Amino acid sequence: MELAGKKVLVVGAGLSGIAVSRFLVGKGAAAVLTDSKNLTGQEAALEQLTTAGVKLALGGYPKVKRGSFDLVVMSPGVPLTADPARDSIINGIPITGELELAYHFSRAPIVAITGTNGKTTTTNLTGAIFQAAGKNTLVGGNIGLPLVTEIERYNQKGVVVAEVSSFQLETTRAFKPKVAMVLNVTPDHLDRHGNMGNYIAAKTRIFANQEPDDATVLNYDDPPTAILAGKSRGRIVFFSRHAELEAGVYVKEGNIVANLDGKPENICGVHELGIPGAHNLENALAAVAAAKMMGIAGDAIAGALRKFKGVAHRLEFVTEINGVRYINDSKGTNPASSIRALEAYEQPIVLIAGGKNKGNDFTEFAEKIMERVRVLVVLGQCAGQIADAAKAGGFNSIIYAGDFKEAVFLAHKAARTGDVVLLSPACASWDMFNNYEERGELFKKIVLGF
Ligand code: UMA
Repeated sequence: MELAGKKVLVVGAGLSGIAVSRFLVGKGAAAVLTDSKNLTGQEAALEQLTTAGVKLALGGYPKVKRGSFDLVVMSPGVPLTADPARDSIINGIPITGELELAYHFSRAPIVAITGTNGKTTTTNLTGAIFQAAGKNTLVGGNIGLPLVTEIERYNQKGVVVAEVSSFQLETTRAFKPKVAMVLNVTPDHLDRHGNMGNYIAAKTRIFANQEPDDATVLNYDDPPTAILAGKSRGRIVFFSRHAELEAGVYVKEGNIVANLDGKPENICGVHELGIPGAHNLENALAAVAAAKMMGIAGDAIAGALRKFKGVAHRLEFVTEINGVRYINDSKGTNPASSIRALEAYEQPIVLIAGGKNKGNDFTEFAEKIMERVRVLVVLGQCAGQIADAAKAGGFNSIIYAGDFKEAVFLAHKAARTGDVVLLSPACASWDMFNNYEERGELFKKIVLGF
């Protein structure tokens, strides 16, 4: 991909857009970074960009006409219905994204991980396995580190472990990871993709260009994911926590077994995993499958599985106060993810939920609330929607909070010794915060101040 001398418009001045603009300038392109907002308060960072040679067009997009740009790079959070994308299509200007761009400059093989839930944990765990095996490993992508920032520092002997989202996959063309993983598919981001068909179609782009010497790792236990096997030309590697597979990665007599070449190998005991819950067992099985496909030895895999203790904002233990455990699951940004969080605890739960709904239905979430939750604290744009779903099922122990601080305070007040106070909103944070990390950090700060 030749970028020198090209006029490139980068849409969205967030993490992705800023990294892309710097990368483009480094390659000799003329980069214009645009954003629908003025980005007041970020003057210092913006000035650094200008100094680096990036042109800014903030508070609205420049008109994209034939000849005005050679390439348009969309940030993942900007829908392809936005004016610059629409006008590029009309004028025949190619559109791409950061993931595709990074792919063109990667010399290292890529292990790409998608799925509605578990991506971040699995990406970190897979990265930890490669690191334990002594490989020069880049862990990045949707996880928060745009790949273009670092990708050129890794050669054929290294490995790139990338969390990839449906938003990022939408703008891929040639992207072809050595190992592609789909962990599960449940409704999410339907406000952006329109329907499940489009959402799944975006996800399947992860293996769209794979060939038989690449591997597609799929969850055998999740029917919408398992069925994707018929769509990939890569070698299918299933993982399962329920079925003893003829080939794949599975659980037998309490042990994780990898059987990819007819020789079953015991990796380690399920009880030895450093991360709790059935969903984390699935994440571990997927990571084992990827590591085996990349030729990593069983003992290095086992060592990393025992050592890995999980990631921030995902069922993260914050503290215990008067016998009440406080758990930060701010990464629970859709109902399926928060259902998994509710299933992870035996104790009564005081749940803090609500935020910006991404087009999801809360009926199943409400059923799980009835099973596991003692008190529900709702907040944010869809507080009423969650409360209504819970009430429809006959659950009435609901407290409405005016803002986030109040929600945490009310949950703290409502908790009794032996309870778990769980922040797992089942919604995006975007109505109150820039991202789920900010929400989780504030939760921890408030709780640690009690
Ligand atoms: N913006 C516009 N027009 C729009 C929408 C947004 O100009 O129509 C501007 C905003 O004003 C803002 C910028 O775009 O200044 C934000 O861009 P972005 O939303 O793409 O966010 P980034 O900061 O660039 O972060 C993105 C990913 N964000 C999204 O996909 C929403 C990050 O994933 C990712 O870590 C980062 O790139 C680096 O790769 C976050 C995420 O929430 C974690 N991902 C979703 C998820 O996991 O569910 C997909």
